[in-house]
Amino acid sequence: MQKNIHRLKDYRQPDFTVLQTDLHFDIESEYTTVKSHLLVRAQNAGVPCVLDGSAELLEIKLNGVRLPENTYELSEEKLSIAADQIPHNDFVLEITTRVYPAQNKSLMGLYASSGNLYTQCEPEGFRKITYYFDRPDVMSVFTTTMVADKKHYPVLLSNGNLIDSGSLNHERHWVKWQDPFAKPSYLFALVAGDLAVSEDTFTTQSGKAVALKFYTRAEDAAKTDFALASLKNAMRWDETRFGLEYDLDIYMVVAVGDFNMGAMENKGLNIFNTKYVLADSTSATDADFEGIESVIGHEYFHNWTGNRVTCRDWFQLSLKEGLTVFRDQEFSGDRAGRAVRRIQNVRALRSLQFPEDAGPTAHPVRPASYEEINNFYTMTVYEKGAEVVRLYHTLLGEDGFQRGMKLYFQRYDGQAVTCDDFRQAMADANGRDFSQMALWYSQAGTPLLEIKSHYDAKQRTFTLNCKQSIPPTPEMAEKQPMLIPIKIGLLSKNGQTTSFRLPENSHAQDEAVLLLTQSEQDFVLHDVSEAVIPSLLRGFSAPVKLNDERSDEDLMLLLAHDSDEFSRWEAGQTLYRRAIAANLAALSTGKTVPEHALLAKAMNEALNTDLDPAYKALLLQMPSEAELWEDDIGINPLLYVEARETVLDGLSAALSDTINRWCQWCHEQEENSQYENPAAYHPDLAGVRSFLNALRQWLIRANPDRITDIHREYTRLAKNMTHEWGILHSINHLDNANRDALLAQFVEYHANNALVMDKYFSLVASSARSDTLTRVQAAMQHPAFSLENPNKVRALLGTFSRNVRHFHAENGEGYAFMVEQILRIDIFNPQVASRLLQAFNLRSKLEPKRQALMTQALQQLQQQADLSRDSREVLDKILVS
Ligand code: B3K
Ligand code: ZN
Repeated sequence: MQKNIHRLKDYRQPDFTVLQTDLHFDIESEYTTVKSHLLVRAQNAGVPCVLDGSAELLEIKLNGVRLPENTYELSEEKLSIAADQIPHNDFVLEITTRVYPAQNKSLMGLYASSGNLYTQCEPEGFRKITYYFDRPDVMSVFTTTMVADKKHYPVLLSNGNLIDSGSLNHERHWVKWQDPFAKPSYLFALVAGDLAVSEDTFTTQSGKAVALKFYTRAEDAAKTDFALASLKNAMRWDETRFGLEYDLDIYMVVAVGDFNMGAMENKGLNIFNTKYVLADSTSATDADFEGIESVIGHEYFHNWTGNRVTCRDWFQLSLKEGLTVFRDQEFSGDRAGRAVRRIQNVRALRSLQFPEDAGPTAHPVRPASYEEINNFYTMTVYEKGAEVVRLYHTLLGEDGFQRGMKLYFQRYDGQAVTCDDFRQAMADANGRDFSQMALWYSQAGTPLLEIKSHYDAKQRTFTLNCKQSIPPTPEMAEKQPMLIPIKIGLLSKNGQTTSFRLPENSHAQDEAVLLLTQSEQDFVLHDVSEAVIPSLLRGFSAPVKLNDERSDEDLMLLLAHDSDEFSRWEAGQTLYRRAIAANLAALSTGKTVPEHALLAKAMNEALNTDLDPAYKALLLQMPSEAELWEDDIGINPLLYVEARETVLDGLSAALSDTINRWCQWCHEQEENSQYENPAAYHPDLAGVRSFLNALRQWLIRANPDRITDIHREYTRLAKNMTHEWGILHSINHLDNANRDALLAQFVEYHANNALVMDKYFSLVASSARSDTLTRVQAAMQHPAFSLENPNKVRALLGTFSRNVRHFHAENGEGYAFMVEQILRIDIFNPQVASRLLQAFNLRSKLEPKRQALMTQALQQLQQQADLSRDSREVLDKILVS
C-alpha cells in the first residue's frame, strides 16, 4: 500500500464549504439508504470538487441533474467531480449511498450492535456513511430525517432538537431532527433502536430547563442514576467555575456495549461505552463510579471546548482534548480529593505517557505528521496536552487562566481554530508573551530536569541550580529549552516550613514558582535562616522527569512532613525507585537484595498518621515496571518484575502488623459509617475501600495462608464490587484451589453481566501464575468473550499485553500469541488492533534474545500484505526503532 502522509505544514483552507446539510436515512433491516442534500459554496474557482467517502455510491446529482459517470472519478477514498462541472454560484449536491451496518465491525461510521444502530464519526467515520468534506474546518448546520420500522426501531435520535415526526404507515415511522449549531461532520450522530429512557431535567443558571435523557437497554435502565447525577454536577460545575452554560433544550446520552473508546461528544447526543454509564455498587467498583463521573464530565465539557470551538485540522486535536482533559481533571479534583486525583493523574501519565514519549511512536502534543489519525488519540495528545494546559494555569493562576478562557470563547466561538490561537488568547488576555510555550506543542520527549542546591550560611542564601534537557525523539534530534515552571518550598531539618525571599521582592514567602527558561539557570533564594531541604516540583508543576540529588534521609523527611501532598507522596515514590534500582543491581549481579529497613520504617510512620485513607492507598502503590525501565536499554523485563517484587516482599513482611491493624480499621470505618447503605458509592468510604484493597495486596503477599480468612470475608462482602474485586485481585496470583474456586464462583454469579465479565477477563489475564497464557486462551472460548467487542479485547488481551511476566515470557510465546490475535482483529477493527500493537513499543530497548523473538513475531505482521493503515504505521515505527 502506498503511504499517504499528512503534514501540518501542508494545511490549506477548504476549497468548498457547506451552507446546509440535510440528511435522510431510510433504515431497512439489511441496509440503510442515505440521501444527502448539500448546499455547497465554492471558495476557489476552477478546482475539482473532491469529497471524502468510501460508501457504495448509488447516485449523484448536481443542481437536480444526475451526473453522468464521465464527469466524476470515484477512487477507494475520494469522489472527485470535474472542475468544469462546478457552477459559479452556490449549488446543490444530492448524493445517495447505501451502507450495511450489520456487516460493519470496525465500529466506525454507521454500525449495528445487538440489533440497534449507532454511529461513530470522529475522526473520519462520516465518510463511511456518505460523501462529504469530512474535515473539521468545514462546519454546517444539519437536519436529519430518519425513517424506520416502528417495532424494531421505536427510538430514532440525532443531534439537536426533534422538530417533527410522523407515521408513514402501519409499520414505519419517521422523525426529523435539527441542530441549530454549525458543526463539523465528526460531531454528527444517529441512533436507532429499541431502547429504554431514564429522564431528568436541569435548570441552567439563566433559568432554562434542559431535558436530560439517558438511553440504555431496558434491563440496564436502573443503573443510570449515578451517571445522571454526574451530568447534573458537571453542568453546574461548568457554570460555576467557567461560566459556561448548556446551549440546547435537550442533552442525550446513549449507552452501547460495542464501542471503540470511552465515549463521544456528538452535539446534543453523546454516545457512551456502557462502562461509563451503567453502575450500581454490586457490579461497579468505586473506581468505576469515579470513571463515570469523569467521562460524563469530559464529554459534557466538550460542548464548549470541542464543539462550540473546534479544531481547524486533526493536528490540533489536543486543542480540544488536552483542554477538556484538564477541565475534567479539575472537575474531579473539585468534587473530591484534589491531591489524590492529582497523584492518580500523574501516575497514569508516568506509566503510560512517559513510555510513549520515550518510544518509537513518540510525537509532540501537536503532531507534525500522520498516516492514520486514529493512531494519534494518544496519552500524549490527551494527558500531556492537559499538562500543557495546566502550565498556563500554573503561570497565570485561576483568575488569569479564566481571563484567557473568556477571550478564547469571545474570539473563536463557532470557529475551527488552532493550538496557537489558544496560546495567543491566554497571552493576550494577560498581557504576557507565551511564544516559548509553542515548544511544548512541537517538541516530543519528556524533559529531564536536574536540580542541585547549595546553602550559603554567611549570605543566608539558598541557591537552586536547574538544568533542563530534552531527549531526542524519532522525528527530532535537537531540542530547544522550554518554559518550565518549578514550584518549590523549603523545609527545615525538623520538617518545618521555612520562608524565603525572592530577589525581586521585599516580602518573605513560603512557596514560589520559579520559571526556568534556559538550559541552565541559578535561582537564589534570600533570607534563608538555616540549611534547608527543598521541596521540588510541587503539585507536579510540569510534566518532566526530575533527577535530584537529595539524600534518602531528606526524602524521608519530606515523606513525613512536606505540606505539599504531591511532593510528600513523590518523596515515597523516589525512595521506592531507589530501592528497586538497588535490588535490580543486586539481582543482575547475583547478589542478595538489600533490606531497606529505613524505607520500611519511613513507610510505617507515614501509614500511622491521620492522612486521608485514599492518599495512604497511593502511598502503598509502587512505580510500575514501565516507569522504571523507560530510560534503560538491554532490558530484561522479568528482572524488573523481580526487583520490584522483592522490594514489596521485604516491605510487606516488615510492615505486617501495621497492615493488619489498618485492615481492621478500614473494616470498622465501613461498619460504623453513618450511611444507611455503606456498600453504595460514597467518596469517603471509597477512599477507605481503596486503602483496604491496597492493604489486602500487601497482606496476602506477606501471609498467603490468609486466603482462608479472605474466602470468608468474600462471602460476607460480596454484595459490594469494590470488595469483591479487591479480594480477588489480592489472591489472583496464588496457585491455590481456593483462588480457583472463588474465581469460578465469581463467573457463575456474574455470567450475564457483560461489564463484570470484563473484570473476570482482566483478572485471568493479569495473574502472575505460570498457567496464565493457557487460561487466557481458554477464556477466549468463554461464551461471554468476543474478539469483536473492544471491551472484551481490552480486558483480556490488553491486560495480558501489560502483564510483564507473561507478555515478555522468555520463550517468546507471549509475543507470538499477541501477534496472532492482532492479525485476527486487524481484518475488521484496525483501531483496536493497532492499539494492541503498541505493546511492542519496547522492542529496540530489549536485551538481544527477547528483541530477536519480538522481531520475529512482528515479522509475521509485516508479511501481511493487507495489514490496515493503522497497524502498518505503528508497526513500521516499531521496526525501524
Ligand atoms: N473525542 C472522542 C474520541 C474519538 C476517538 C476516535 N478514535 C472522545 C473524547 O475524547 O471525548
Ligand atoms: Zn475528549
